Amino acid sequence: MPILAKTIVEYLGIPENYSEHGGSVDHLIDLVHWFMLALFVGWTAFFLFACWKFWRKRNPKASYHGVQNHVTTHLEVGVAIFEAVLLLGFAFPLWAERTDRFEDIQAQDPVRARVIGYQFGWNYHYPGADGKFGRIDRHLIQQAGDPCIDPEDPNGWDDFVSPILKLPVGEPAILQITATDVIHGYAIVPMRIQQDAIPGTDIPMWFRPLKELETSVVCAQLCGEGHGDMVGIMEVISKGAFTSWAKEQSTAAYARNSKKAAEVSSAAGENDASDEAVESTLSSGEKTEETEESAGGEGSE
Ligand SMILES: [Cu+2]
Repeated sequence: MPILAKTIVEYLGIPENYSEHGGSVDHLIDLVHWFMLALFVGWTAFFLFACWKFWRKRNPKASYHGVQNHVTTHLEVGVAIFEAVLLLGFAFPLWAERTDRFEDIQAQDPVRARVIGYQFGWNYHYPGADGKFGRIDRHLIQQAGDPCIDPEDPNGWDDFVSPILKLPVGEPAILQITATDVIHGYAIVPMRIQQDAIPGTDIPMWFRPLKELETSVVCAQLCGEGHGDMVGIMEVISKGAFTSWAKEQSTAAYARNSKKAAEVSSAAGENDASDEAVESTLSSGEKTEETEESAGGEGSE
């Protein structure tokens, strides 16, 4: 069966598997396709047999008795049993394994990234050196594909955004899939994973790449006129190379964002100071209390 399995998956043109769980996905694809092939051959043979057997020249007069045996019933029951075996014996256990292991994977300190789909591309938001994602506020969106990190949350200062997905080989990864405009479908075929990217939600999925490679990431959901060009890059690299890349990106992001935050807060400080100056000017008049109540706005009268 494994030899046959290989030929079917290869015959379908599915790229080689590079992930830990991908073998069982291929096995299921293989089983389903052999079953469909058997059904195709079986039903086609039955159809041709029926055409020949009930040809009008052979049966000028209709039979009022119909089929006298139960062969077709037995065949139908056989197909139903086989389908039940496929579902209960293969598909459900595979799905259960994917979901049951999620907690275990979370405990293994996986690499995390948020995947943001947009018309027409993918962005990756890494949590940076502290391992914590900054607060996400989707109202802060500036442009399509924006990860919407709240600049006021210090946890987000070392977060960095990359247009390429980089992951270390052999380490589990959890990707949280989302989108900023319409529904996309995030798919990495050599990793045998796919997940709809839905605006407003972060949906996690996990896998473990087993070999280094550079491959493409595609959109599996017709999402607009540029859908076909929505191809991204994924690089699975050595752990050392990944760590130094992530560190470099995170350090640069922290320097940039903390500086920006400092500028914003000092600008706010200046504003406060000028507000105070205005207030003190006004309070030298008669309306001291009212003006203080509406500090920051215009005078109440
Ligand atoms: Cu898309």
